[in-house]
Amino acid sequence: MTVSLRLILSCAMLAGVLGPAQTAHAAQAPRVTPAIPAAQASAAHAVRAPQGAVAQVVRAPAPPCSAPYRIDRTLPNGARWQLCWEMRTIEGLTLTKVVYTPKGNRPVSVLRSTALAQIHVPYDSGSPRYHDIGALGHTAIPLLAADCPGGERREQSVCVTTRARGHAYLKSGYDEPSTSAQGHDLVVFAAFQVGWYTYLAEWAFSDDGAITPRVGATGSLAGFTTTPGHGWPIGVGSATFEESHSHNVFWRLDFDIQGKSGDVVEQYDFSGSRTAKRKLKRTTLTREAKALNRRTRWWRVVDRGVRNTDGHPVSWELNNSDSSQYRGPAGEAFTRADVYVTDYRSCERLATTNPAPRCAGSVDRYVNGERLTDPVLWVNVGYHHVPRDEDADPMPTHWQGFRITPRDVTAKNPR
Ligand SMILES: [Cu+2]
Repeated sequence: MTVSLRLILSCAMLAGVLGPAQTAHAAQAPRVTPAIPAAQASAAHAVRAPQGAVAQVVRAPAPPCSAPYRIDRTLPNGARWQLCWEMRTIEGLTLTKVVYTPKGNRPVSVLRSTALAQIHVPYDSGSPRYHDIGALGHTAIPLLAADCPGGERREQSVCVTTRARGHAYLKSGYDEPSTSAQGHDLVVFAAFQVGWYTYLAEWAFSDDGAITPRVGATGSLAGFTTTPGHGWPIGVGSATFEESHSHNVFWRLDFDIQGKSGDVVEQYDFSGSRTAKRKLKRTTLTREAKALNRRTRWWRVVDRGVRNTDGHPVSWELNNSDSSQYRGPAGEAFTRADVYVTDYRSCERLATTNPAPRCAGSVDRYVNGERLTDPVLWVNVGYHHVPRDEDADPMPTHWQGFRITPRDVTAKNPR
């Protein structure tokens, strides 16, 4: 690599972007319309928010990104998703300015941005221990048409498509005909080659307002052999034990429900195990926090200033109970929680090996007692991969992820 090329690349690394659509956090999208039905909004022109404030109805903003980086899709049930994508050098595929419009309702902005924040891969014998994300954008794989069924490829490496998701609902009636509908997802994904592994980074935007980020690991096993206590025999006989390992995937979600102001994170627990009753307990997180998964625990990001027509504040709920919950040694404190909530800082980009010198190096150290004014959620989902004979080339994709679901965005099923 020549000096000048290296300089250009390092500048790109600092800017953290390959595409042209990187935006400064200060360039906040206008606080758009409240989440109320279009008909009512046009009649009322405003809805009353709590504390006596009035959320103004304003015109929809101009598209925030140029055509190649803009995604705008109306799914068969009438739900519409609008967002921008960019291929950042550091995080790879990054989705910004995500707006959901339920059928017959006004748009609601959900996320300022979301991207992968790390894939930590510690092997069961104690080494090696990889941090696979640092320059993910450089590893994007050109996709073939067959890799993007029914969709369109953007700049060769990003697929935008629609996929069936099964029954949206099915209800049988006694006195009336039964009713049902098939649901669909807008799916945006890219593939990255990191060592022997191919990672599929995918976001599904459902026609019911849910968002499902997930990572699929495929390609090839890394080929590390070990003792029987740390691996599994693959191939003929029991001469070779392929080493087990974890894929600890971190996502960063910068929520901005109708703009960054007013977003609050709540944690919900339900006590009463081994009794007949369950009691709801709400904990509002006022300061940066680390949280652990529990089977019935969930969180939500709620904007109390934005209401649906029932008067309930609009929120998105996070469930994260599918993780294998890897907990590493003291030097890997970032593995000790499943969800981190931090106040927005532009230099806090990766969950480990963070490249910005003026910020801490890992997500556990971003949590330092700051009051939450503009919350960012970091979600850690682990998968323990014990190899098997079927993992011989090409390795079947194993998936891990989570889901965020609308809670009170609309007053009823927006079908
Ligand atoms: Cu694996």
